[in-house]
Amino acid sequence: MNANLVSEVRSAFEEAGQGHVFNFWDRLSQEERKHLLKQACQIDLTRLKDASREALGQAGSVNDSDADLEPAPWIPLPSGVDSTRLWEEAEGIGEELLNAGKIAAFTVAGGQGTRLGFNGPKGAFPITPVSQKSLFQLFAEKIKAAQMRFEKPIMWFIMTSEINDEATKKFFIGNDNFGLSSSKIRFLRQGMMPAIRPTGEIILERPDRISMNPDGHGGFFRAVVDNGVAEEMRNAGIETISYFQVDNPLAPFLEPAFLGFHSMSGSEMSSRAAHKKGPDEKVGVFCKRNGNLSVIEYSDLPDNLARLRSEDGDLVFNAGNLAMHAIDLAFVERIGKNKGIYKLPYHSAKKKVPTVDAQGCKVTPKKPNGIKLETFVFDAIPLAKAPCIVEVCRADAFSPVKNAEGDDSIATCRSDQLRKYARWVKEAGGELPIDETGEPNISFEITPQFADSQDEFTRRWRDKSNLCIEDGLILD
Ligand code: UD2
Repeated sequence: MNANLVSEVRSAFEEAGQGHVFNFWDRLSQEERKHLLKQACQIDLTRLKDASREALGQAGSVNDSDADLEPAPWIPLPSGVDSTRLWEEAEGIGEELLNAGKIAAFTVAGGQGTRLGFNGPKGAFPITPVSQKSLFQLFAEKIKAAQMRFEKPIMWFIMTSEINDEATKKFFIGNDNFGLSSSKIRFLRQGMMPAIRPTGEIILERPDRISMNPDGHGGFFRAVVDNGVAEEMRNAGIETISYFQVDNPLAPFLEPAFLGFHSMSGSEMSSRAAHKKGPDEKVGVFCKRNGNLSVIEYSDLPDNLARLRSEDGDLVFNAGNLAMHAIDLAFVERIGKNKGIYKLPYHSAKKKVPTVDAQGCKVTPKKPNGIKLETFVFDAIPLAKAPCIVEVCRADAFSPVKNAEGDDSIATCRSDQLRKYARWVKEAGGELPIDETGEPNISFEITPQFADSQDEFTRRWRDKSNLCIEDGLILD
C-alpha cells in the first residue's frame, strides 16, 4: 500500500474533522485497510462539508412565513376543440423527435427499495397481474413497442448504484436483455455519500467500513456527466432524456405529446403531473415558489397548505409530481458539472444507521442516529429555462410500487393495472364486469406490444371484434 497516499488521505480527513474514520487503522488487516482507503478516496470532503451544512440547515422545507407560494400553472389534458388541436400538434412534434432518434429513455434505479422488502434490484420485482413480468421487462417491452412505431432505435439508460449494479446487470443478462440489443442498453452508476451524525461526523459502519448510501436521484446529473454518458448521448444524436422512476410500471415515458410540449415550449426540463389523490398522498407538489416553478416534497409542505381547498373544493396545491421528466442533455451537463448557481441542494433523511462504539463493537441503533444526504432531481426545475408541466391521465400513467402493503403497494399497483385494462376494454365497447372502483373480477393483461396507449388499444380492439376477455388472458 502506498504509504504516502495513506498519510495524505489521513491528514485530509483529520483537517476536515473526520480523522476518527481511521481510529481502528492499526488493528485492520491489509485487505481491510485497502477497502477503507478506497472508500475514503471516493469521498470529496469539500462536497461533504457543503452537503452537511446545507442538509443540516434543511434546505427545501417551507414554513408559514413563506408567503410567495402559489399553485403551479400546467397544461391540462385536452378537453375542447382548441386544446385537442394543441395536443395533436404536440404529438406530431414528439413523433418527429422520436423518429429522428433524439430521445433516450432513462430509468433511475439506484435506490434501496427497503420499503418493498424485496431482496434484489427493485426493477426485478414481478409486477404484472397475470404473467408476473418484472418492472424491467415491462419497460423493455414498452421500448420494443415504440421501436416498431418509430424510425430510429431507442437507447435505454439505467442508473444503478453500488448496492445493486451487479445484480441489475446480471438480471438483464439472465433474461437476454429482454430481447433488446445490448448495444442499446447502457448502465451507469450513481455516486455514493457517507452517512453522517447530526454533528457532521462520518459514520463508521464497521471498523474498516464507512456507511455509504446512493447520493439521491439528483445524482443522475452527475452520473451522466462523470461516466462519459453525456458524450455518448451527444454522439448518438440524443438531445432529450425521458426520465422516469423504476417503481412505476405505468410510466408512459415515450409518449410523443409530452415530448412535443417540452420542445414547443422551449423548456429545458418538463414534468408530468396529475391531480393528487388527496392531501395525504405521498407525492411532491408543483408550485411557484418566489416566482420559480419548483416541487415541494410532501414531507416539506406544511399541513395547512397540503389541506387548503379552493371554493370549488379542489386542493389548492393539487399538481402531484409523478417523477417523469423530459430533460435536455445540455441542461443535464450544466447541472452535472455542479458549478456556480447550477448546484442542487442536499436534503437530509434521518435513519437508523448501524455503527460501532469506541471499541469497534457493533451497535444497532433503536432510534435514528444518522443522516443520509441526498439530492433530488426535481430541485433542478427552478434552474431550468422555461420549465413546463403537462397533465397526464393518472389512471393510465401512475401507480408506483413502493411498499409491501398498504398505499402504493404490490396489491394497489396490480389492481390499478387491471382497472386501466378494464377501462380500455369497456371504453372500446367490450363487455366486462367491474366493481364500483372499476376493478374487474378477473385478471388479464394487455402487453405493450398489443397496445401501449388507449387510442392504440381502441384501434386494435376494433380490428379484432371477436375478442373475448377471460381470466388469465394475455393480449399480446
Ligand atoms: C418520490 C418523490 C415524490 C413523488 C414520488 C412519485 C422524492 C424525494 N420524492 O418519492 O415527490 O414524486 O416519488 O412516485 O424523490 N433513486 C435512485 N437513487 C437514489 C435514490 C432514489 O435511483 O439515490 C430512485 C429509486 O430507485 C426510485 C426513485 O428514485 O426509482 C424514487 O425514490 P424514492 O422511492 O426514494 O422516492 P419517494 O417514493 O420517496
